[in-house]
Amino acid sequence: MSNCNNTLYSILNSKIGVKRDTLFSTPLNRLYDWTFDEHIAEVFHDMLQRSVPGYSNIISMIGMLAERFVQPNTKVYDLGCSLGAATFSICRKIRAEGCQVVAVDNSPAMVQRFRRHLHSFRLHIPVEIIEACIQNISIENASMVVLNFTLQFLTPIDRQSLLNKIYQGLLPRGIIVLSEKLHFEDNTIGELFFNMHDDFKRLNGYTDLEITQKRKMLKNVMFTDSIDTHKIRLNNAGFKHVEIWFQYFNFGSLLAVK
Ligand code: GEK
Repeated sequence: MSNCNNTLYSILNSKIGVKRDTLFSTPLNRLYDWTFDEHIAEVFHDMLQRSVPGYSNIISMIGMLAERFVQPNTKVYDLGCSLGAATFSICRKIRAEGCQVVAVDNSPAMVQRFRRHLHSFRLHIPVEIIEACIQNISIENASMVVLNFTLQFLTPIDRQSLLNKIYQGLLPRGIIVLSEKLHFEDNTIGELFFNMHDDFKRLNGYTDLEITQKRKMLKNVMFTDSIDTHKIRLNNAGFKHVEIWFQYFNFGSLLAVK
């Protein structure tokens, strides 16, 4: 698994870029709310690898799930695609004929950057990159939908209707992969994972100032749910088979099969 991860990652690093994230290393006069602008997009790939425990494993395993679940002549949706890491992993692994990936993000900076480097991926699967809010696109003829750390940026009251729409657009045996930063009702566990996540970021070279400034900026734009809340929403949408397949501290990924 680490070999396959390494290959995928060396390609992603060379195509998407490895500019180091130092955006918050000096004190900022004003801590504005987090936006996925050009500055973030430029260092995004490095930022996610150094901030999200298990990110590279999840990206790699999304490809493995695509190999297993993507059906011939269907669509795969990568919702909140950012620079296209999940799209790339999926396209490398799809074996079914006649498929298409639809990658959606509402950040112009992300979409622009993704479009710029898409051709260098040399993919054999057609990829359509759409700049739009994921609430405003239609999902149809889908065998796989990926929400890799995106749902957490949607207002909580809008989350159920998005999952309902995804369920409706999926074919039988279609899947959703839902990765999120997680909230824990048990305070002891919540605090432990919170602190271990900070340790993880420090180990990856972030200072306490960087960690604190970023946390404050995300406070009003990212809202986490518990594993149970995610499971209940997926069940309410109609999914009968729901399970968490990956967890690393307060980050995890759920899989639901229609
Ligand atoms: C990856 N999946 O590398 N509509 C469309 N896009 C949105 C919306 C929305 N309503 N809200 C947020 N986004 C990626 C990582 S990052 C996760 C996903 C993170 C987009 C936003 O612009 C950003 O690109 C992405 O969702 C979230 O596998 O930064 O923690």
